[in-house]
Amino acid sequence: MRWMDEYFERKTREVARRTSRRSALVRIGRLLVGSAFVLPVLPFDRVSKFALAAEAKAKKEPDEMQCDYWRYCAFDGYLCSCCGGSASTCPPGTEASKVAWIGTCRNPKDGKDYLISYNDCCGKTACGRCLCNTNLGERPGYLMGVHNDINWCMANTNTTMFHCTTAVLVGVAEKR
Ligand code: ABN
Repeated sequence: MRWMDEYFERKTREVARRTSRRSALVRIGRLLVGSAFVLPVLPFDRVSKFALAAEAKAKKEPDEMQCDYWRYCAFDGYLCSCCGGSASTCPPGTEASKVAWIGTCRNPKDGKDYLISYNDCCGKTACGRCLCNTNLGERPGYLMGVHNDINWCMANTNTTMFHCTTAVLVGVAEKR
C-alpha cells in the first residue's frame, strides 16, 4: 500500500501548490453568494403556511381595539379600549356620561341587531388614541335627535371633560 500513500501525497502536494488559501476562500464565497440568490427562488411549498395564517385569522376573536369591531358601528369618539378602559368600561379616573347616543348594530356571529349605548367617559382630557367615526344611522346637526357629534359629558355635574367613548350592549333590538 506504500505506492498508494505516495500517490495521494503527491496529488495532495500538487493541489496545495496550485491552490492558494485566498483562492479557496474566494471559491467558498462565490458558492455562498450563489446559493443566497438561488435558494429563495426554488419552488418551496408555501401554501400550507398561508392557509394556516388565514385559518388563524378567521378564528381570532373580534378585536375591541379596532374600529371595525361590530359594536362600534355607530361610534363617534376615541375607543376607551385604547385608553385604559374597555369596550364597555371607562378608564380609571373617569366616569360614564349620564346621557348617551344609542345605535343599532348587527352582530355578525348570530345575525341579530343589538342596541348599543355610546356613553362618553368624562373627567380627563381627550385620550387621542384610536379615533373611530363610523356613525351608522347618524344625521347632520340640524336633526338634533339623530346627531351624535356631541359631548355627552355635558350632562354630568362633576366634569364635562370628554376622554373617550364606550359601546355598552343594551339588548336585542326588537322588530316592529
Ligand atoms: N361623543 C364624542 C364626542 C365628544 C366631544 C365632541 C364630539 C364628540
